[in-house]
Parts: sequence; structure tokens; C-alpha cells
Amino acid sequence: MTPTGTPSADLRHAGLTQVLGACPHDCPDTCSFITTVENGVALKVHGNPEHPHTGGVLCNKVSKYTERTYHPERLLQPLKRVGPKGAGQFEPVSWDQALDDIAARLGAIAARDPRAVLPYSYCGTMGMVQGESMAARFFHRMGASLLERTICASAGGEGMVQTLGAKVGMKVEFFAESQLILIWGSNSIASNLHFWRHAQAAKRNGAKLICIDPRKSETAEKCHEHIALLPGTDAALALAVMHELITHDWLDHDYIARHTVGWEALHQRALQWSPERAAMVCGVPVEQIRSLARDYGTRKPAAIRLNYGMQRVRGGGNATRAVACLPALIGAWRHRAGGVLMSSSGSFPVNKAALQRPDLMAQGLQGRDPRTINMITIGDDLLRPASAAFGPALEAVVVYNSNPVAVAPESGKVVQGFAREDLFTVVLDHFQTDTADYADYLLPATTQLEHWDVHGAYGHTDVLLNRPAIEPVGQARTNTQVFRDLALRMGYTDACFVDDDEALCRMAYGDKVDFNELLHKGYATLAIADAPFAHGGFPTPSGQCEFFSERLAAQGLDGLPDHVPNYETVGSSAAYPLAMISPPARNFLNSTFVNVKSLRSIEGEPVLEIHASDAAARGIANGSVVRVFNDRGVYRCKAEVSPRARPGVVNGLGIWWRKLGLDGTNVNELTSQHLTDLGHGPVFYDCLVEVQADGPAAVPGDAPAEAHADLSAATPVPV
Ligand SMILES: Nc1nc2c(c(=O)[nH]1)N[C@H]1C(S)=C(S)[C@@H](COP(=O)(O)OP(=O)(O)OC[C@H]3O[C@@H](n4cnc5c(=O)[nH]c(N)nc54)[C@H](O)[C@@H]3O)O[C@H]1N2
Ligand SMILES: Nc1nc2c(c(=O)[nH]1)N[C@H]1C(S)=C(S)[C@@H](COP(=O)(O)OP(=O)(O)OC[C@H]3O[C@@H](n4cnc5c(=O)[nH]c(N)nc54)[C@H](O)[C@@H]3O)O[C@H]1N2
Ligand code: SF4
Ligand SMILES: [Mo]
Repeated sequence: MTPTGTPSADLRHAGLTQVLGACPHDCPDTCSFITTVENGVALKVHGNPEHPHTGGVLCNKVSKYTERTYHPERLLQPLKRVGPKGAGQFEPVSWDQALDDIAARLGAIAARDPRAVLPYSYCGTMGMVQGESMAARFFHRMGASLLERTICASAGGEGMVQTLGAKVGMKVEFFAESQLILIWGSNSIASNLHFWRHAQAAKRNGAKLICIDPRKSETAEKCHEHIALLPGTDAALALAVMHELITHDWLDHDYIARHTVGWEALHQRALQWSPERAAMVCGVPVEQIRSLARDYGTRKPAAIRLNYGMQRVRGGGNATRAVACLPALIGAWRHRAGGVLMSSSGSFPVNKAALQRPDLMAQGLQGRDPRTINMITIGDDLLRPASAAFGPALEAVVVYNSNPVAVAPESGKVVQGFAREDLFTVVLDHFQTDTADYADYLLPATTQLEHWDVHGAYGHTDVLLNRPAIEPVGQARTNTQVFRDLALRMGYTDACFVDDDEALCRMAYGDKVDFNELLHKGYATLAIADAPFAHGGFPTPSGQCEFFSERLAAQGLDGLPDHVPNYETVGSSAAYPLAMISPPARNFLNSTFVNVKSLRSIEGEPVLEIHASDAAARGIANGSVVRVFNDRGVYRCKAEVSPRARPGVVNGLGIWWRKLGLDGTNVNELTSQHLTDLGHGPVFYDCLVEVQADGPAAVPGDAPAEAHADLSAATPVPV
């Protein structure tokens, strides 16, 4: 059976069909998948064997996609709140009732000041159509506040842009030919499985794999070496590697002279970072740093899989810049199996303006200045009163493709914000998430099996098309349809509000990608050179790899990369001596899949991994319940005394639904709303805590009083 499936035709047939789709999740791999459908019911989803990056294999999470699609708790009809805010009590209403009322409420607010309305969305789907197309048009036309969508990758993204010129780099498949792979701030087995296949192929061909990660992750334990540095010290490590490249003359002088700017200045900076100094900052043996530099200077070709785990700290942008400078120093870019890859998303020629129509903003704003809200500070911003500096207080939030109550930092404040009686909240989702509990209207959304979409990727360079395989389940509607319907009710008559989803799919790449190829194969490969920077040609203003960034210097920032210490540095607080990172649990995808039983049962319950020495010092037994706390809040979970944690650093795996945790909280109770040095990103892994055995000895008041005073109103603070 050839999988293509023109669904409207296919769905008229009884019998088996196979429909080509794309995994919508926020994952670098963007797999091509095939859904087998019988009599309109999706039986299973499997990896497309014809798509080289997918290689016929999906991860454990998405292999169970039908379990999620037909989940008994799937939202099947529009719901209206009947109970108190946050209680999650709803009654069914018709779509017409819901949409009429929502349009009336938003319309009334917008008539006063549209900036009091905020869309809140992220990457529940990475699809460009069910993501920011019709939704963006709708909010632009209204003049709503703009959302700065920086909760994931923007520090690293900006670091890449300032160094290499864009989010571009090595082609992922050529890692298989490398002789040295640094897996830096990435738990590839959990979050980038298809890259890991290439790393394993390289290993079989004699490559050395080194993992740089505070946590001994699933990936770290399968590498030849693991450098368990303290969180937020990656720039110090990279600068010390440069120091060694210089002192041993493992440099490619010709490449540096031809294709870089700022070498003299970087050279001076790097000489300030002896391995001894970096060893102190990073909390690793000095010999490990020397050995890393020797490997990097002498094993060729050398590749770096840099990932977002290392940029969720104050200095994440600088750290990314420091690492991104390394390949040019040794001329690694000359070889297709050398260089660095953080994200490939800058390679995709997306016509965002056509999809999102920012030009419509002027109509709604009527002379007002646009306002931007950073999605990371949603906790503070929901609680902020109107002021000259801030503008109008937020009166309405429309959430789609995101679960902010679970994923945004300092959730005590986020919860308090969403609990505001005077806030009007609409949530579009598949399930009644933690955020959905606070909705005034909860609208059932279609899943990837039920709608059209088109995708780029951030871990490879193929465009993918997703066709609907089944009709919407229950009364679910696409995000696009909801915003089309709302636009109609709001009297937005611009022609763009009638574009259908297939037209939007075609518009995303226009004539840059052959849509017939997408229809036929499900994917199309962008034409990109195998070794894109072998002869320089970086997409920076200078065309060079910018060790020194004039653009940063012009903003009054350091033009060179440096180590920027964490906001919350280990050793800086007697009350909170432990650093906590909170990378994802392998079987969840952010907060998605936490409610899928087969996956949750693998993860068990929320855990905090803690090193035996830190556990012993606190009388914490393996498997016991602990209180993890700081000034922002308290989180209770199960301790796992584990070699995955290094001394001084605990790992609170995420991102659990709060309501499925021990006390209706999750790890973001503890994280802060600070922003990174570059790119306005989050600092989830820049967080100090203390941990105590739970039980009679642990009474409130052990944590600083203001934490309880501040949060007790909104959060069930455990005692
Ligand atoms: N299974 C699964 N896959 C996922 C996700 C998921 O939730 N689950 N999430 C998806 C999303 S949205 C993203 S952005 C990516 C995230 O995937 P990655 O980019 O790989 O980032 P993280 O998983 O946040 O962290 C990766 C590793 O970095 C480590 N780390 C933490 N702090 C530091 C540090 O300061 N320095 C260094 N060197 N390492 C550090 C963590 O311990 C972790 O093992 O994965 C995507 N894929
Ligand atoms: N402590 C801590 N916090 C973190 C992180 C961390 O590592 N540690 N990681 C951060 C990162 S990297 C990210 S990217 C963010 C992720 O934050 P989010 O992007 O909010 O990701 P999810 O939690 O997966 O929530 C996505 C929601 O979208 C819904 N959804 C999926 N598809 C559709 C659709 O087609 N239509 C509609 N209407 N809804 C849909 C899903 O059901 C799900 O509830 O979290 C961040 N938060
Ligand atoms: S989550 Fe990632 S690895 Fe899993 S199917 Fe989707 S794209 Fe592939
Ligand atoms: Mo992310």
C-alpha cells in the first residue's frame, strides 16, 4: 500500500488506508509518520521508512499516539466554567454559544484597549498552520499584546545568530562520520533520538563521544567520557579549551585568518582562562579539561552537538557564543563531519509575513504603540496593575498550544495570576491541563491526526507535510477554525481570514518548496551544501565567524564571549546550598504525555535525583518523600538517591502536571522568572534550593517566611 492518502477521498472508503503525516511535537527530530486508518479510525502510527531522518523509527512517546488521540479524557466539546476559578468545573456548551460569548468579551476589552488581551502559545504543535498563522492574524488584527515566545531556545538562538549569523550549522547526518563528538548540554537519547543513531554509527567507526552535562543522563552513561560540570559554567569550560588550543598550537591559523573576525581579542580573553581557573569554576578535575582540549585539538573531524540544556542559565547566550567559536579555531568546518549544530531552524525559507500578517496590527492598535509581554514573566505580568510603563493590566488571555501553569517559571505567581477573578481566560487544548483548570472557556482542539499542517525542523533540514488521517474526534476543531470563526464574529473582514488550511500550508514556503513533492512524499529536502562553511561564507554581517560581535558591542554589551556567572551560583547562599536543574523526563515531552498512562507508569512519580553524599548529609533515604524549597516556593516529591546526580546539584525531572504531583505542584514552583544575558530566555537551570527529608521534623518556617506569605494564598503549600 502506498501511503499518501488524499484524506477526503480516502475517508470515503471503508478499509485500510495509510496517511502520511509529521510529528508535531517540540523535538528536533520532526519525524515523518504514517497513520494506518480503518473505517475512519486510526489504528496505529509508525515511522516512515522512506524518510531518511526518521528511518522508520518513532520514539516511545509518539509510537503511542493513538492512545493519546482516543484517550478517554480527551476534550470532546466546548466547556464553560461553572465553579470557582481553578477548580476545573465546567458544563458543556455549544460552539456557537462559546464563540459568541468569547467574541463579545474580547471585543469589549479590545474596544477599550486591545493590548489588555494576550495570546499565550508555544510549541504544543510545531506546525506553522496550527501554530502561528490564523491565530497570529487574529491577534494582530485586534492589536493585542505581542507575546515574546522565548521560553525555550532564545538565548542559544541569539548566541548562534551573533556568532555564526543564524541558527544554522552541520547537517545532522554527517555526525556519523565524525571522529570526536562533544554532546554538549543534550540528553540525546531522551530528546534527540535520531541524532543519537548517527552518534552510535560514529562510535562504531571509532569516534570518541564526550558528554558535557551536570547530570549523568541516559546519554552521558553511554559516552566514553562524561564531564559533569556545574550548571551555567559552560563558557568557562569552552574558554579553557581555547586556552589549551592556543598554548599547544592546535589552531588552524589559515582558517582563522580567512574566515573569522576578532581573533586577537578572543585570544587575549581565552588566555585569562587557564584550565586551573576553569576547573575551579566548573567544579571538574583540571585534567579532564586538558584532556577535552587535547581531544578537540587533535581528533579530526570534530563535531559538537550543542543543545538547549546549557543555555537555560543567566549566561546561556555567552556560553553558546563561546562554544560556537570553537570549530572555527581548529578549522573543523572544512570537513562536512566537523563543526557545530545547535539548531537548523534558520535554514528554512518560511514566509512568516504571509502566514502571520503583522501588517494587520496597525488597524487594531489605532495609533497606540504595540506592547510585548515575555512569556517567561507571565506570573509577574498577570499580577501587574496598569501603569505608564507597563500599559493596561492584562484582562484576557487566550492560551493555545501551551500549558503555562505547568511550564512557566515561578508557578506560584502564575497560578495566582490565572486565579484572578477578573481575568477572562480561554484555553484551546486536547485535555484538561493545569492551565485548562483556570479557563472560563475550554475549547476542544484537533490533534495532528485530524488536521493539515506543514513543518520545518530544528534538528534536520527537511520540510514535512501533515495530512489529516481521520475526521476530528468529537466536536474538536482546529485552532485555525476557531480563530477564523472568532474573526468573523469580531467583524474582521480582511480576505486573509477565509484562507483554508491547505492554502496556509502552501503559503508557508510559497515557491521555495515544491508542494507537489510534499503531497507525494510527505517531505522535501532543502538544498544545503554538505560542508556549509568550509570556505567561510557565514550569514553574519561580516560574512565571517564573529568571535567579536560588533552588533553586541553596539548595544553596550561585551563583544566577546565570556563566562557570565549564574544568578544563583553554587556557594553564594547558605540557606540554599544546592543547585537544581529540571531537565525533561524521557517519556514526557514538556508537559505533554504526562496524562498518558502507559508513559506515566514508566516515569512512576515526580522525582528529585540527589547524590548519595548530599542525601546522607540530610538524612534522606532513597525513595523517601522530600521537601525541595527556596524563597519562591516548596515542592514535595520522591528522592532518588542516584549516581545521575553529581554532588551539589539535584535534578528535578519535569514537567509533571501539577495535579498529578504529590501536592498539586511541580518543579516550576521553584524556578525563577529571571531572563538570560542574550535573547530574553528563561533560566530554568539557574536555581538554588535546599532539600529536607519530609516528615514531622520539617515544619513550615524552615523555609524563609516570605515564601509562604507570598504564595500561600494561591498555592496549596505543603507542610
Ligand atoms: N523526551 C523528551 N524529548 C524532548 C523534550 C522533552 O520534554 N522530553 N523537550 C523538547 C524540547 S521543548 C526541547 S527544547 C529539547 C530539549 O532538549 P535539550 O536541548 O537536550 O535540553 P534539555 O533536555 O533541557 O537538557 C539537556 C541536558 O542538558 C543538561 N544541562 C542542564 N544544565 C546544564 C548546563 O548548565 N550545562 C550543560 N552543559 N548541560 C546542562 C541537562 O542535565 C540535560 O541532560 O528537547 C525536546 N525533546
Ligand atoms: N522546569 C522546567 N520548565 C520548563 C522546561 C524545563 O526544562 N524545565 N522546558 C521549557 C521548554 S524547553 C519549553 S519548550 C516549554 C514548553 O512549554 P509548552 O509549549 O507549553 O509545552 P507543553 O507543556 O508540551 O504544552 C503544550 C500544550 O499544547 C497542547 N497542544 C498540542 N497540540 C495542540 C494543537 O494542535 N492545538 C491546541 N490547541 N493545543 C495543542 C498540548 O496538549 C499541551 O497541553 O516548557 C519550558 N518549561
Ligand atoms: S517526539 Fe521527536 S523522536 Fe518522537 S516521533 Fe516526534 S519527532 Fe520523532
Ligand atoms: Mo523547548
